[in-house]
Amino acid sequence: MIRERILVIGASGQIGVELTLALRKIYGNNNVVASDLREENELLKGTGPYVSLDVMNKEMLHVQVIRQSITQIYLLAAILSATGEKNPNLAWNLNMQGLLNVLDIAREEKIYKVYWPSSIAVFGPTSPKKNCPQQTIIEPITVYGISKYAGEFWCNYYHQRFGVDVRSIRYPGLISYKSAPGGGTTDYSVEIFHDALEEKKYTCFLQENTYLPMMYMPDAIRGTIELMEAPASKITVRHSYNLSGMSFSPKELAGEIKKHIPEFHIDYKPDYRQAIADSWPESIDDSVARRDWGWKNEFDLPGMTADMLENLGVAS
Ligand code: NAD
Ligand code: AKB
Repeated sequence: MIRERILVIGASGQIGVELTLALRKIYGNNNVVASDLREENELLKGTGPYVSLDVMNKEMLHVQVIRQSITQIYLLAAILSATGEKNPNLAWNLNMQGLLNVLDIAREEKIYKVYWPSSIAVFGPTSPKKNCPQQTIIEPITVYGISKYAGEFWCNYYHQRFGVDVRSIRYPGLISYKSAPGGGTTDYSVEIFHDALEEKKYTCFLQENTYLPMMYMPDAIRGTIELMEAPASKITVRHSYNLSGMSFSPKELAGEIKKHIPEFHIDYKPDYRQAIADSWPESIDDSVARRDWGWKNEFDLPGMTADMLENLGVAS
């Protein structure tokens, strides 16, 4: 049996912190090496090894993979949709070159498994709005979406051509209380909780009826690990799996928060992120992931809202 040694790249980010902690529970603290360009996240400190690493520096990455006897890589370093529109070149370079560096090293060093997330941002205005299927018209209009779609093809290519066992999920917008989101269009769904608790009001950068696919972080972490632990024979999609959790608008989320904080008030001041949100589907069809490896979400809007508020410190 292989003794797993896992490298998480981008471990100080919104997903990285929780995924690293979850992987450490399964594989043992010392077998999961957290790495990031920025400093180690407070929640990771003292829970296992941390190395400072720039995924763009292929040589440094290669040295770490060999030195740490890495068998699996989770690549989470990326620039997300909203930040990407402010600096398209930077987003394209990091999102593409970071992935190619990891895939090349995985091929050379016979890394056992690679995880790389895609996003519902691959879909564009010509994709179906409701229950957007696994395979459909895909014409993204953001640099982030273009980089994710291209990345999906690279993952499939390295699997078909070189046998790299790379697996991927198109995450919806993720909602979490442990670590802050990093520059996405769906970030309002986390900010709103903090402002509701601290200010009892929130100004949303999306319009009230903007429905988007969303997921609570515990579902996303569980789904990621379930995909990575599924037998290779079950994986029929080597581009990236659609995954669905819930779909709601800012108005609906505010209404749910008001059930716990009646004085909470929301207003709306849409900015450049509205156009990004308008180009994405409202909901996702994830029947292929359900069929292939048994995916099933647990949290809905009321369940997620109650859990967020409880964990952020409000008795409901
Ligand atoms: P994040 O921005 O919170 O975290 C990314 C981390 O990568 C940061 O800690 C950052 O310091 C690090 N990083 C940036 N450049 C780096 C470099 N050159 N070398 C090493 N580390 C570097 O992002 P996240 O929300 O945790 O997203 C992780 C992945 O999941 C990304 O690929 C993102 O596209 C994808 N995703 C996220 C969501 C979401 O809602 N959070 C939804 C869909 C897909
Ligand atoms: C973003 O809004 O950019 C991310 C995503 C859906 O990929 N949360």
